[in-house]
Amino acid sequence: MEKSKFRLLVGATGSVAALKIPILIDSLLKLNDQQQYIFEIYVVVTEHAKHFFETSNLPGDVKVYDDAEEWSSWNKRGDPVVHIELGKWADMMIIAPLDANTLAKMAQGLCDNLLTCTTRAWDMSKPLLFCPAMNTRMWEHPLTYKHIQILKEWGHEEIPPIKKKLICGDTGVGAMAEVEAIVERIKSVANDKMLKANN
Ligand code: PCO
Repeated sequence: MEKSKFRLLVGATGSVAALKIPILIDSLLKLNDQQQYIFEIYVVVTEHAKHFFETSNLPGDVKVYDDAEEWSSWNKRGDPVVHIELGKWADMMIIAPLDANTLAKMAQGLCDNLLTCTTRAWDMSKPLLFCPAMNTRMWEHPLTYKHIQILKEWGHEEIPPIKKKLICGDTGVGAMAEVEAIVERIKSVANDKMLKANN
């Protein structure tokens, strides 16, 4: 029997932690052999996220959407609006990493690229998880806490950053949660959803 699919939209923004995207995707796809269902993965990137990893090196069945894709897909009435289609397609979204800029934009309702248009049009009945990653100085700014609270009030779930030596040499809180921890959380939310869907 063909396994059912869980459609996961992975968002990546312009924090250096975006360099972990290939390993995150790889770890998720490895689970497909071990579980009752399979993850189908699409990735939505901001322009700055693309600076940190090679989108063309991701497995072929992982579709990558960027701002150019949104604009080239729409020419006339009736053409798909990518940020709406992605939201309808997904069973869940994980934004890893979520940088300070996109966090602030989300909290204030700004939508000036494919990723923030997708989150602005998000169906709040579907899970959206986010993994903040930024320098400690940004993390400790009072706005960060406020913005995260706003997202949580909507029902989005934070996978909090951890303390470690950051890429710039500073040590402090702001590093993206470990990939294993992110995968575990995704798995648990997906399992719950799949269980509910089958009962
Ligand atoms: C740079 N910002 C950061 C924040 C995010 N950093 C991290 C980790 C990675 C390596 O383990 C890059 C994943 O340091 O999440 O470094 C500001 S100066």
